Amino acid sequence: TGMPGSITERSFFAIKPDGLQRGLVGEVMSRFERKGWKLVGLKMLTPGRQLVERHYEEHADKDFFEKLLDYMCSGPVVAMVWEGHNVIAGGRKLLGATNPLEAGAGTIRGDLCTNAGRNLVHASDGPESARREIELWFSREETVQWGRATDP
Ligand code: RTP
Ligand code: MG
Repeated sequence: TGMPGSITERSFFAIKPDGLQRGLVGEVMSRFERKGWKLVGLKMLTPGRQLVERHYEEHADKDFFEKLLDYMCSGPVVAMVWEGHNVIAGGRKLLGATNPLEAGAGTIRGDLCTNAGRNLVHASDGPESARREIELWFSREETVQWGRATDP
């Protein structure tokens, strides 16, 4: 999260393997940049099963859990931390509903995919999960703080 008392916060996002395979990394990141949020953590990795099990631990008893693990471990993902005003709730808004059929036009899932099991991007669903997921995917040194350079 941002500095104590500031209006900024941090959230975790991951472009899932289908997003990368379909060449939508730039499209997704561009929507976050245009929204006005700041990229403060970025890396690409093929996650191991253990990491994804912990990431989605709330779904361990769901019938789609194994399918979800296979999907998330099927190739590289782009893991990101974005910082900004209301980035946690706002990030969920930009993604749209889990099922792309219910995701509104204009949202990432509504515009760019058709299948809940291949829904392109993950976003933390609250302050608690944002904190947990950032810690799970990034070490402290892997996230950065930066500001815009002032004009010379
Ligand atoms: P995410 O965690 O990835 O941001 O997605 P979400 O909050 O919108 O949805 P969640 O309920 O947390 O589910 C996690 C992911 O599991 C897959 N899923 N498949 N019925 C199904 O086949 C089903 N339901 C969920 C989706 O990939 C979903 O994003
Ligand atoms: Mg979720």
